Amino acid sequence: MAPAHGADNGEVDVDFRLRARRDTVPLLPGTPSEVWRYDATLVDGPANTLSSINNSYPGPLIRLSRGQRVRATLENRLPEDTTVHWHGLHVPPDVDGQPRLPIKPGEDMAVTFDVRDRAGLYWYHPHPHGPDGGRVGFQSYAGLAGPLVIEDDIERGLALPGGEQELILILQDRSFAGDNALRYMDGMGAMMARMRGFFGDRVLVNGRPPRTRDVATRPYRLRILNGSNARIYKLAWSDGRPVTVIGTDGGLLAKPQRLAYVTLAPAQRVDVWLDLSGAQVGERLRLISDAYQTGMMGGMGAMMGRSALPAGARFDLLGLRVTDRVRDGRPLPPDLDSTPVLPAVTSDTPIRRFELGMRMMRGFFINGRQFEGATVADDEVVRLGQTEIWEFVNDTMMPHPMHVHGLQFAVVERRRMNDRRGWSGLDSGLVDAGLLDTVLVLPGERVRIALTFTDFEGLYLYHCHNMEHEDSGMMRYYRVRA
Ligand SMILES: [Cu+2]
Repeated sequence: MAPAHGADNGEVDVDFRLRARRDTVPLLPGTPSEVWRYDATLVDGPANTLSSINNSYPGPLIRLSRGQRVRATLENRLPEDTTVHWHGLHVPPDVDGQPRLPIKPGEDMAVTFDVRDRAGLYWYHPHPHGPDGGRVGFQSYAGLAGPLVIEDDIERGLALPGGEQELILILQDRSFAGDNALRYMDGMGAMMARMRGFFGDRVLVNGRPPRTRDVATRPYRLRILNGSNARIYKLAWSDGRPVTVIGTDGGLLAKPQRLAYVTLAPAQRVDVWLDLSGAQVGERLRLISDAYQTGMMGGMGAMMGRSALPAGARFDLLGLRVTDRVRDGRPLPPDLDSTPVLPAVTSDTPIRRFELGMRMMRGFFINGRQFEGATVADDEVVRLGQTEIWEFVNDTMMPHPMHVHGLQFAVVERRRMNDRRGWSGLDSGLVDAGLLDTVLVLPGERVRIALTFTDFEGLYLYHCHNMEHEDSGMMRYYRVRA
């Protein structure tokens, strides 16, 4: 009998088994690659709950509805401890996949939770951290990550493009040896990679090299997840048309926003509307990641001499080729989801400060501390039901995508405090609207977020989602206390 966590383990609306295991899948032409991956079996629930992605390593797309009670039985068939973290979901601490509750090799764990979150694209990935450091970077890199979509009535009412017109894109960078074996941090570059985070020498979309899709003259919905360990994407259209953003990490915006490009940090998601109604058959368009400046980091990468795709490089992510004329005049809804979601902030709202710092040869710190298991300092305890402002101050030469577990928050202020250390070209693509669970804090910036701790007492994590930073200790627990 597997240990059970979460809500009463009786009747559920959805019941599935999620298995983490080794496998061999074709990623590049030629020899298949050894990966670690999730696969899943539906025990009970709607038939469209699980669907596979691209016949590659990404975990199945899990499609849930707000209000459902879900049971997932997690099976560890790997040679080491793992966990499954439901990234972005408002679930109880013991369901959150935290490192203090590892699933041992050969063992199972059942988690039960209610789907309380708004419609949106979330995701799931491992979160193990042992005495020798974290294994999030390695396990995610080996293939353990998958998308999770929540639907609700508000979103259904908007009749957004679905089916073939809904494209889910998981962006990740990888490096390969000559025999197509995945290469993570090794050799000379390992120490540098732990400081900068891992940068692969090519990008994969849904576990395969970028490709061109045939599309029709109609609107499309692109739901994009940055599942990379450390890379920041600067999403833009090849013809310079604006990017129309309809949603972020925590679901739909109140109104669409048009931006020249979108900055997507590790773990973040963006929901994009693309209207091809006016296109001609034969027309082509590419989704790209455009170039930006990374200060000293670029130099550090070049110094190591093997940066086929350095941070800030420009490359293609997806090609679109219009092959069909279709009449589908569906307009972009001017109002999306205007349900008030932002925590109420007043001049009395307490501010909690987190200084992001670096010490040579020792890595990155939050308020001078690194991960110490479930240890929580006095200034890391918050009150149930309270709204706070957390301010992240980045005094390092690297960006840090800061993730808070167990909730969605709102960005209330972003301010440049000091020197940007040579980073430029990402600012105007930051989408600070709507709800987020991960916010990019660029070098020299102070970012304030508003968050409310509701429903669940206990331990949650907050950390940098550059997975190599997180694994080397840029992570802490906080406690919600009644
Ligand atoms: Cu970081």
